[in-house]
Amino acid sequence: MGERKEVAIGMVGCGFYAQNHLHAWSDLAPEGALLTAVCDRDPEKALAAGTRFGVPHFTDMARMLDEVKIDLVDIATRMDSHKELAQIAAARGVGAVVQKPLAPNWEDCVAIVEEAKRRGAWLAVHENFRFATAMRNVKKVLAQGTIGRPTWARLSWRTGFDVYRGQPYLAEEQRLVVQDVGIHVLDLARYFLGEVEHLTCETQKRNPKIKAEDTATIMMRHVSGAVSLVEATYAARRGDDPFPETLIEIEGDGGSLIVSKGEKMKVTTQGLTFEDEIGGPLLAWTSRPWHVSQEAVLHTNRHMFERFRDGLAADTSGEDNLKTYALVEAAYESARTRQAVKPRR
Ligand code: NAD
Ligand code: 89V
Repeated sequence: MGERKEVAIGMVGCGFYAQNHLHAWSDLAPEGALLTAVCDRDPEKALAAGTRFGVPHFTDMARMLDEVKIDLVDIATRMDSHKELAQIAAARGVGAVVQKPLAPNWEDCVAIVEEAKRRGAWLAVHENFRFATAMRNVKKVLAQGTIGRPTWARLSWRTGFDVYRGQPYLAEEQRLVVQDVGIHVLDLARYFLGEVEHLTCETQKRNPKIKAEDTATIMMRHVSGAVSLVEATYAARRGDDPFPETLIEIEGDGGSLIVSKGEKMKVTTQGLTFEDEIGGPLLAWTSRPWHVSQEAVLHTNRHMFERFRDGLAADTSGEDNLKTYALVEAAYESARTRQAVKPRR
């Protein structure tokens, strides 16, 4: 048995969603991912996180890196600070996982990825929808060829859940539903159906109290020839709200796969239909309805820790995530021009 290699983790940003990152790192300690320090520019949040998880706390990331040996920083601040923080890590040769969206615009995303490459620093994006247990199970069925070659899909993220309560800044964003949650569903579309040839997008702002679009309907032609429909809205007014689940329909040349609310999957193949519940369990620190997203954080963090430890790129490396972000930019361009758009790269 080789020597177990431990990785010292520094958590940067201890706000709303970072609590899930902190609990996940705490769960991963027995595997060698050691939460070693926390940082938040808000002294009260830094103190609260440091006290709760028993590690030193800082209000400045550079100072934390100067004073504590950190191998990998997990940056869960909001996107306006990602470029500065990622570049501080890269300059020190410290690995970084950065929450989505990597940056507020394409140019800054590319700058972050290129600076990490120039410095030889490990970089990944915490894009966790594809790490959720239910999504891993969908991928398993597709990889086994159970429904043949996927040719059509609908990935639907439709909610009326009050996302603004936990994340009030969303009401002020200049670009909202495509950049905040569409980015997750577009990444799933790539994960299940491969790269995209071109897309068209219609956006709507249906809530008068917010600044940007809260509804997007995106149609994509994949390089494989498959066609997918990606939908995202915070303005659904339906009973039985599936928040934060992505509902899925995938049709192949040998069958179909449907994921409905409650992470229930129905697979039809060779004229037979099989059903199963494909989600992950509740954890000590997760609670409905966020549990779907929260358990994805645990699997994402484990993936990032293992790939960094083993000197391998993450599946959602900075380079890879540029392909998802290119779909975000293409969607906004299509909505603006009313034209089909080929994503960059
Ligand atoms: P938040 O505002 O609640 O927390 C951000 C924290 O970062 C704040 O406490 C702030 O003080 C701190 N901060 C800001 N700049 C800093 C700096 N330079 N150094 C240190 N600390 C700094 O935001 P949130 O809702 O937790 O969102 C954080 C990120 O997580 C966003 O990018 C958001 O898109 C993402 N997010 C992802 C998911 C998901 O993965 N499914 C869900 C929700 C939010
Ligand atoms: O998951 C996220 O990125 C959150 C959302 C409100 C979509 O759950 O921002």
